[in-house]
Amino acid sequence: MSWVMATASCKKGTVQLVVTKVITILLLLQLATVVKSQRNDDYEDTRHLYHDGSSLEEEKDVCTSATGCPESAHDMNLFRLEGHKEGHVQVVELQDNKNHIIKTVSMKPLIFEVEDFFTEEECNHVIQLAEKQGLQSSSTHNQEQSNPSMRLLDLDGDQRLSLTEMRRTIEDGFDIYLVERDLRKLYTDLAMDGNEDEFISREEMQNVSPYEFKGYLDDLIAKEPEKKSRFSSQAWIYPDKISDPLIDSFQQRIRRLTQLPDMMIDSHSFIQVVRYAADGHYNAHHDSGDDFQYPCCHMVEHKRCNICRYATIMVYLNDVEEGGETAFPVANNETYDEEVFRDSGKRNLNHYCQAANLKLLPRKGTAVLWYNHFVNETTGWMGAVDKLTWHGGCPVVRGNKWIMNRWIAATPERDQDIKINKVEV
Ligand SMILES: [Ca+2]
Ligand SMILES: [Ca+2]
Repeated sequence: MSWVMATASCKKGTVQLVVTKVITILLLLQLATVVKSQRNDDYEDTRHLYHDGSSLEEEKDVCTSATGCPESAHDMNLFRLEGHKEGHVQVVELQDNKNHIIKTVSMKPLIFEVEDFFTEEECNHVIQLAEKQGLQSSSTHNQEQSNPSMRLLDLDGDQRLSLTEMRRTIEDGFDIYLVERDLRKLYTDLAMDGNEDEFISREEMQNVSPYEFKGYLDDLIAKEPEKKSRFSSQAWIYPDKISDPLIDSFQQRIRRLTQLPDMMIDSHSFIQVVRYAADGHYNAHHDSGDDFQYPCCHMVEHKRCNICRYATIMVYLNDVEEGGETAFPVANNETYDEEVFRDSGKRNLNHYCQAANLKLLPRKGTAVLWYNHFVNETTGWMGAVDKLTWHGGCPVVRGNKWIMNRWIAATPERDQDIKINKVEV
């Protein structure tokens, strides 16, 4: 590399120091030309929560479809509720003798709201269950954090980092979301930008050690935790491990709402309850991935895996005094381009929530359903991720926000899902 060669030609007295510095920096920074950003979708690392379904009893009744059941589970297709058009309303009996109104709030991506999915008492009950479990600070799975080296995202290959490139480098490497004024302060505090042109050249990177750089970011997060992609606390509830009539009823309501096979509702059925306090938020992310070169995480105990969640059901457990909307920044964005979206900085909902194309108000008891994946037309089973489902939580301005999340796990292969769930066919 020319940088190494140029540095190595320094006078003898400084060679050892320089070489040490070079090696250290190279460990942290792989400066080789253009590096494409790795997909890093702020997945909650819930792999440890999935199990292989082996404890489940064999399930014979796999079909709850109102439109008729196939003769064999192998003939099933993944059901997707019809949205018709924005504002469309359908009435479904999700509980015996109780009708619910399901409203289509978006077609791209397909999102439904169900008012009064939970009563006030039921919301309070779930919060109490979570408090009994104990809430812990949320963290997100970040592939880069397990890698000791950090990659500089010199996206245009001009051998220097623009403000946008530095911002994205820190986002992908540290899960920390800065705006330009934060970056300028970082440059000043660490005396990085010698010529003050707001670009960091290779030579200027030598002015700071990677340990200093990381230490600075660690200190920043200790003081301003809202600069992380997620700032909240959470608890987990396992329907198959507790005896609770409401949780049982919740499972039934999901069956009727989604009309998905029982095997998909009953397995991997843990519930996440999240509390966001003031400034609490969650940056835009996808709940699922479709990098199917890796197996789905709920199928394997393997580090490299793909979180596969066909659908998400989220329930608001309280009214928020101010803020805390659920944002879908690229809803209805016909010309959506992932790189453009990432470059725009609008994943950072702590700062850019109001720029989101769609925002849902948190209302106590309302459920929101969306499909993270399309249905593959050839297989009838789980297909590609619907990229327009980028979503997150806007900062809570006043009060607290409580939600519960439930994901429906699936894989791209119907027979694999049937096998792991030990369905009798
Ligand atoms: Ca560059
Ligand atoms: Ca500079």
